Amino acid sequence: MNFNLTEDQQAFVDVAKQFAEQELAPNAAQWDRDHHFPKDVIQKAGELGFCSLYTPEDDGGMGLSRLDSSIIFEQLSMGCTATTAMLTIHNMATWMIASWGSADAKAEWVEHLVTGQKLASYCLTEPGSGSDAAALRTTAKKDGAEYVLNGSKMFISGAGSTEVLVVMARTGEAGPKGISAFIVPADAKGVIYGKAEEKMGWNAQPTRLITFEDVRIPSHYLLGEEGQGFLFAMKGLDGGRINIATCSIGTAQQALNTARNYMLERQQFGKPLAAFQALQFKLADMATELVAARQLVRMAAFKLDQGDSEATAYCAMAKRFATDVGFQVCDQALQLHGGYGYIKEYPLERHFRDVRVHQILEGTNEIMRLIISRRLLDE
Ligand code: FAD
Ligand code: 2MC
Repeated sequence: MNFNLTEDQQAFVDVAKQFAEQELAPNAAQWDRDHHFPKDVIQKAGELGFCSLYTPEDDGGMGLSRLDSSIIFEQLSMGCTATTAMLTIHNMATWMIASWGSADAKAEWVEHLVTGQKLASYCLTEPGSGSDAAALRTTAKKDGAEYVLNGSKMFISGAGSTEVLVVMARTGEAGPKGISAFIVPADAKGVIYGKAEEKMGWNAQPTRLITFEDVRIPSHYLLGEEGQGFLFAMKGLDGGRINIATCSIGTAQQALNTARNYMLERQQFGKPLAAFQALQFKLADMATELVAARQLVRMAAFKLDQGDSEATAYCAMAKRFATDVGFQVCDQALQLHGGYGYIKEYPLERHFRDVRVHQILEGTNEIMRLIISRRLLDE
């Protein structure tokens, strides 16, 4: 077993690091302050392949493994957490369309999605169904060669600024088996967007309610077959959870690096903070937990790449552990900055606000425990 990065992986790191340092990090604070969604920068990321990292090469994507993708997303999230997180959601939705879209639908959408010229949102959550996703109530009724969608989707990342929506809707019975997945053009007649939610973090991308009022889409926009939508949604989220966990790791690494430098510079009681053993030990624990979280994320990504039957449970473990560790490390890095950590001139409070939501979305960490414990107890 070799835990070192391969030459290719190191090359991916170099490209992603350079992009993060040049295009993301210098602007992240401004985007957060202005609530600006940097679509042009995401499109630039697309030119480097970052919009389709694990979409197959046959579909115009990079065809990388989930492990390689995680290594790249980690570097990007060190530059801007919120922008990278949106990029990961776009990657997930693009992969779903490439994997299960009809030939006609793929011909229409995929080439624009892999380059990032068009962006995609993932629409599962509803006002009445968050954790209990299989209880969703948005309907899609077949009408000749079309489906007609009615209902609403809550907290949709990118909504109002993306071109494509991957929508899970009910075509049949109650429960997971009655759910199908669809491509919905974001500007279709009857798609109505709510106000941009005012959030604690993730301000560099909009989050909106979407309402569907008699939205008509051609029937070839169905992904796979009727009744497969919940399975597709969950398969998308296995990878999505690795990606979100990765965004926590990258952000926490950035916060740790900043705290380390600050400890060497800041003097109190006639010494640098780095001279106090209590703080040295705190830094040591932060680094140790972060390494453990990173290794678990990469192991889960590897299992997903291998098609391992335990992959879903490992993705849930990685998401739960890495987003908890990521939040704690950002909190401790803020604490190490004293009052300056609480001031917006420093990046610590933004890191803290941005990673907090990773414990909630793409399945709350309670739901991750549910998935893991079910797997343990079912055996
Ligand atoms: P609820 O399900 O109501 O849960 C409330 C609390 O109860 C939580 O702590 C939960 O863990 C706990 N709980 C619920 N059931 C159980 C149980 N069985 N056992 C133990 N505890 C339980 N969704 C999308 O589809 N697409 C997106 O792009 C998207 N982006 C988002 C962006 C942001 C900024 C936010 C905040 C959310 C986003 N979401 C998105 C929605 C997100 O996935 C949900 O908020 C999340 O899944 C939780 O659902 P809920 O908010 O309805 O909470
Ligand atoms: N891979 C493959 N199949 C899966 C699967 C997975 N990861 N997860 C579930 N399934 C299958 C499962 O095997 C079952 O099939 P079958 O009946 O043939 O055995 C079917 O799907 C139904 O699964 P469950 O019986 O486990 O369904 P249940 O309703 O009990 O619970 C739960 C599912 C709680 C795991 C799911 O609802 C869930 O993940 N909830 C959290 C919702 C969530 O993550 N939302 C995120 C929204 S996106 C977001 O936040 C963004 C920022 C983009």
